[in-house]
Amino acid sequence: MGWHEELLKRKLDRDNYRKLARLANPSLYHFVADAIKLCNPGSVFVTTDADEDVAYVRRRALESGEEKSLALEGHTYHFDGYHDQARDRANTKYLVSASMELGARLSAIGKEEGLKEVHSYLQDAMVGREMFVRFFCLGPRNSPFSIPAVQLTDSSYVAHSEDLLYRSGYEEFRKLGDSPDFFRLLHSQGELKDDVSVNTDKRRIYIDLENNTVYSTNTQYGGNTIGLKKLSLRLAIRKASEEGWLAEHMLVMGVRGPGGRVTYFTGAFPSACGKTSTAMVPGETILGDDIAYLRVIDGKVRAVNVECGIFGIIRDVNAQDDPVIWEVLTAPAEVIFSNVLVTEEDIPFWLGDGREVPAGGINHSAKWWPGKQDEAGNEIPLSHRNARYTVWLEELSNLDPHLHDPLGVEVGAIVYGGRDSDTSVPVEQSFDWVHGIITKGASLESETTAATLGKKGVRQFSPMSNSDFISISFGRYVQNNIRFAEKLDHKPFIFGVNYFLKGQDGSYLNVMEDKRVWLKWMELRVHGEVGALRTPAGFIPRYQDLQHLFHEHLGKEYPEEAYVEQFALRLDKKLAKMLRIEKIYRESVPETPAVLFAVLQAQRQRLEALQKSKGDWVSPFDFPEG
Ligand code: SPV
Ligand code: MN
Repeated sequence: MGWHEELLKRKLDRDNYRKLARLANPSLYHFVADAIKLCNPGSVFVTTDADEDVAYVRRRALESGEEKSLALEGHTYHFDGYHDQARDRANTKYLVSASMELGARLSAIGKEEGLKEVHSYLQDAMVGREMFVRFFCLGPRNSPFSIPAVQLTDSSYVAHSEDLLYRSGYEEFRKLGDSPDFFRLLHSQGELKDDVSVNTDKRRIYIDLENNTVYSTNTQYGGNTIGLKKLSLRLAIRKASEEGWLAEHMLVMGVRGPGGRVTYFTGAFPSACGKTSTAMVPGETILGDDIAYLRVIDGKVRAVNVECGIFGIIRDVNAQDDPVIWEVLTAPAEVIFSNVLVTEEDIPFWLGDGREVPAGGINHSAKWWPGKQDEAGNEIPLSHRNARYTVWLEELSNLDPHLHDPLGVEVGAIVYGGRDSDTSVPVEQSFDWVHGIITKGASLESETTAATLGKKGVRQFSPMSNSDFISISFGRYVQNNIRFAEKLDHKPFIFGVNYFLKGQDGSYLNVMEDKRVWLKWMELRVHGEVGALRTPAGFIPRYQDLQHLFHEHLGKEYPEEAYVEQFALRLDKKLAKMLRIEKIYRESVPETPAVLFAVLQAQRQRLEALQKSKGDWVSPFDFPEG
């Protein structure tokens, strides 16, 4: 027996040692033993798929004080520190060795230096604490999509959240045998005061791509700590690149067409840009709202949800706009609320919930009252803009029956959407796969939101809405996307959507529910059942079709002036955007495929020619049926 096993035997009690030993996986023993040696926990709890193990984690979350009970049964709440409310881009880095070339757009640190630093923060970080060892399966179990992953954390809140968000995978590890092919995630909250991480200056999320391992410390916010989420997505993108499939920041949903037909869509939107609310659109069915794996199986693109729960933004969830999730959040169920306001009666409130603002309570800033300011003099809202809820998808009445299907669903359409106040039309279809990947996915820009730390509303390049998670060179990533379905007979249709277009007076041109119409139009396009107008940048809807769809699905009039303002081509803006994108790829994206420049330049020339004849603004009625 090597020192790893000896240490495990010494540190784990009999029951927990047995649970680990049953997996008979030397790489797993090494990972767990190394982490125990480094973090030095007081005890270790190994979680199998058994209900009683999971129940123990849930109980510990309450006993440790990381979660507290709310009035409704099954509801708990958790706070992250005041300065720990979103993903920390600046301190999330890839550990690179001399042989790796990631390109300038990825944030990296030398492996030796980075490991030394993060190890120094993790050293003895769990003294007197319990380490949870949890096994999960990314994607459905027993599936070509499955990836086993092990999480070590001293946070029962993290371990509990993962239980709601991922399929447990102890049995998947049993099947894995002694293979080292699994993801490894190590997290410690670091030093705590009043239950929150205090050393946020030492917050680090370091990703070792060569060993499929992520280290995260001095943070609690889910996006930095729930290892199966964005930390594993970064590992999965690299694995996918090596194996010829795609790991994407995408929702998966079923959209109903005439006669009860269901067409499956995946959709990539940057954080806080309508991805969850699209997946939840009333009348359709949800498979997932955040991360999808896509593979070609039998000549068709198929997708699965990597997760089985939602870590959703709670802001603006109200009875009117999000009836399905509202129902779950206001009835007894297992729900974790994070960074909301909690009143003395243990009722949670959040921004935009449609209820009267309570007189006070506690939130991520401790005791709160309306008008309270932080030390910088900024007013503290009643809940953080990135406050979240965590639930099982199974709680939702609109869950799609194929969530756990090992082969996933066949993808009919892929939608790319960003937060764009002045350039793109609300919905547009690309000419073909390559045109769509390049002009919709790879050209995506979005204005920043509360989902990451830092300034909001700044336009950023975000290819496939995945830029925060791309772990290979951006050029190779785009190339992988192009190649993925290029040669298939049945390629998904590719669309761009923009829910955030504003008019001359600065107000939004669409309301939230309008996206239902865009989805219905796209579904009909996939089946060739509705016409379109051909612009130099893609196909856009005809007025009469939208008028009909608005009436049929929303019971609303759709005035011609609204259509013209929404679907006019804003050529000056569009051309400026294309130049920005070309410049980014030319100057800072090594390995960009030549076809990207060819497609962008051809489109730019078509738009410039149009601008010469018609000026900066072209009405949709000027375009021919195509
Ligand atoms: C996102 O920010 O894209 C999320 C939440 O889905 S997080 O877990 O922070 O990534
Ligand atoms: Mn996300």
